[in-house]
Amino acid sequence: MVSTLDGLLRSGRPRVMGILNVTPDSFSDGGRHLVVDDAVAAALRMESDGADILDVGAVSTRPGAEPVSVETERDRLLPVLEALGGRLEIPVSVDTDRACVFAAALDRGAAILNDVTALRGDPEMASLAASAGCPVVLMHMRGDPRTMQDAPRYDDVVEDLKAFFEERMAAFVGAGGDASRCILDPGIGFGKTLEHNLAILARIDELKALGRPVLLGCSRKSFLGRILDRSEPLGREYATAATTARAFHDGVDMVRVHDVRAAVDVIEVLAAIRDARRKGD
Ligand code: HH2
Repeated sequence: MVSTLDGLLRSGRPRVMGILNVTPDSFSDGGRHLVVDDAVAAALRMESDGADILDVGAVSTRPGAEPVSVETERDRLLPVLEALGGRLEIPVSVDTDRACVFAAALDRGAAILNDVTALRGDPEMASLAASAGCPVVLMHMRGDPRTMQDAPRYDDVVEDLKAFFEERMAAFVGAGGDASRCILDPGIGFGKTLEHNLAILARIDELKALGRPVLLGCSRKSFLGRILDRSEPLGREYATAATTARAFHDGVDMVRVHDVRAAVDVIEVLAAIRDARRKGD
């Protein structure tokens, strides 16, 4: 169990969270890891490519996605966690907003909660995460996946995010949690227009000023397709690499990506250049 974030974060460069979706319908990798052996192979490949964390999700949250039953989520997720048991050095986070699913995942070695509802999806989740003592990703989402892209509006998206994170961290503390375990994620693409996503990426420093680690999930998302006029998610890999480079520059603590090797390469090269400058100073 990763009980503090200290062992997880590395100052000066983002950690890489590899995405493993065990779903039939995720927007870019749906259906690729439904067979347990395929999911395990993908997880091991991400680890050997340099992932620092593996994020396993069993429900798609793409815009318009319909909810699935608890049984379906458990049936997709738990066999994969069981098959991974003891085979990975890196910690596993679980992308779920259901407390009973996360409780079962904890029993199977999960070490981090990635909750796209920031503990609002299930009244039991905050106290479970608090008592588990694990790091918790609090992601911002406006509405829910079915409705979130219906004309999202904010007065000032970054100010709204800051207020939201303060409120969700307070809720976690109120449930007995320790705010030092929270990782803040602006939820790129979750109830945001292209302009909102770009404003967030341009003003990451304001989120960093909250004093908590920041996670960014831009990988292959449709706002990149909007910029480039490219509908195919797999065609957005260079665009994703650009966001990883920007994340490095902005001191973002974690990037959540499908192509782990691409992100690791970007970060390694930028770190080498920065370190050369330091040595030369
Ligand atoms: N994005 C997705 C899912 N989970 N979790 C966090 N913390 N941040 C994100 O940006 C984020 C997330 C959506 O991407 P993906 O998992 O690839 O797709 P899908 O939801 O269709 O499975």
